[in-house]
Amino acid sequence: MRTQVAIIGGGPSGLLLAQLLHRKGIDTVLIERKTREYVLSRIRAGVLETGFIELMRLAGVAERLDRECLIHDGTLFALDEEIFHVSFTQTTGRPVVIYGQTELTRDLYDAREAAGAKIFYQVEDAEIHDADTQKPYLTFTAGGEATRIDCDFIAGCDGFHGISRKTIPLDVRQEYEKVYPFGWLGVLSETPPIDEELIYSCSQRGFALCSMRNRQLSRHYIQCPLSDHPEDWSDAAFWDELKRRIPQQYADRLVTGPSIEKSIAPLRSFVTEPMRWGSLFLCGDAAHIVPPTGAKGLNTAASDVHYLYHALCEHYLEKSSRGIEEYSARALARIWKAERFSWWMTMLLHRFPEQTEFDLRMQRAEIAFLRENESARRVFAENYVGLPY
Ligand code: RFL
Ligand code: PHB
Repeated sequence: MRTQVAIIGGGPSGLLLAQLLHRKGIDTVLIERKTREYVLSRIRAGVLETGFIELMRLAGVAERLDRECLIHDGTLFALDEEIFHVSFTQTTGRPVVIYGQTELTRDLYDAREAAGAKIFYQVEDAEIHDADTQKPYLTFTAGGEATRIDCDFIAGCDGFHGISRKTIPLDVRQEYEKVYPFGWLGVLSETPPIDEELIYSCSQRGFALCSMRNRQLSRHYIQCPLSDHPEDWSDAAFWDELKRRIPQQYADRLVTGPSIEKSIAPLRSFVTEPMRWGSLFLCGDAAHIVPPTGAKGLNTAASDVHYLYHALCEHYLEKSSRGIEEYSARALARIWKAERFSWWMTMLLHRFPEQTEFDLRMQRAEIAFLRENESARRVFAENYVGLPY
């Protein structure tokens, strides 16, 4: 089998890239290790930058998103019993959009399947060959059959545990990593959100976040030790701890209910350089990870897709290799800024094991500065709504 762009990974990065290229008449084949149902069962991101929405519109898949999403003009910060609002729109003119990763992935799968896309599910033993040449190819097994795809380019959209990044030789690849000494215990529940907007809470007992997917579906998180397991946390224990980490007036009006999903995610900052090796491009979590505190994971994947989509269009439609040559540098320039913001927000709001009284005072002073200073709020808002592509 032959295609122009072979895409590894049927998460949001791979699907969005495939759909955008399809609209420009560029042929793709996508392979995914799991089933579509499995990919859709993973509960992940919920906050989208407007740049992501523009890409979804360009891909022709924003109809349901535009209809069902929630628009947030700002967010709330709590420091123990104090709470304050930071507006995004007042300083940047842009809001953020609430629409779950599950829903947008479903929209992308529906669009790809309606277009008769070539997607192989449940592939095994995928391998990348000759990525440093102009004749790369993929081999894998699907439905018990060994398959080979020859192509011009390979997009490695296969997440942090995929094969693409590891295909780049160690003497070419440089990795940067910071692992945080705690995780986030997340609970999804069919309950109304506590407020119109998100609440990021820094409390003596650790970080908490009140988020949502829609007006009937809430997503809450609490910082927890990495040694904890979701089974250790009954629903009652989770709600109890969450209430102790948010201001009393909000705890009093929290509507609790049975969890429909409960999981613990470790927190990590990670970047690999370069993001291109010959004909292989890394995209999304395959190249970088952020801690979820700044809601940047999915949004950085989208900016990679933007640069790679334009690079491939320039190659096929304008016969220019400039976008391809510059892909890695362009993508990384934005990634590092999102890494900085996510790291900053993580350091600002969590409790750390070795934290001294001095460190705690630094956190409190920085949060107070954010509350009081318009320039600080503007810097926060510009980063949160997303830096320009
Ligand atoms: P994904 O979504 O991981 O998709 C990669 C896909 O590649 C497949 N795959 C392979 N397919 C074929 N052959 C192979 N050898 C393969 N190896 C892997 C996988 O099955 C998978 O379907 O990466 P993508 O598309 O780059 O999208 C990135 C986003 O998913 C990610 O950045 C965010 O979800 C990160 N993230 C969050 N981001 C936020 O902005 N807010 C959040 O609240 C948030 N929560 C999360 C998260 C990531 C999590 N992970 C990865 C553990 C919570 C969790 C638990
Ligand atoms: C979420 O709704 O899952 C979410 C929102 C904001 C974050 C992280 C996760 O910073």
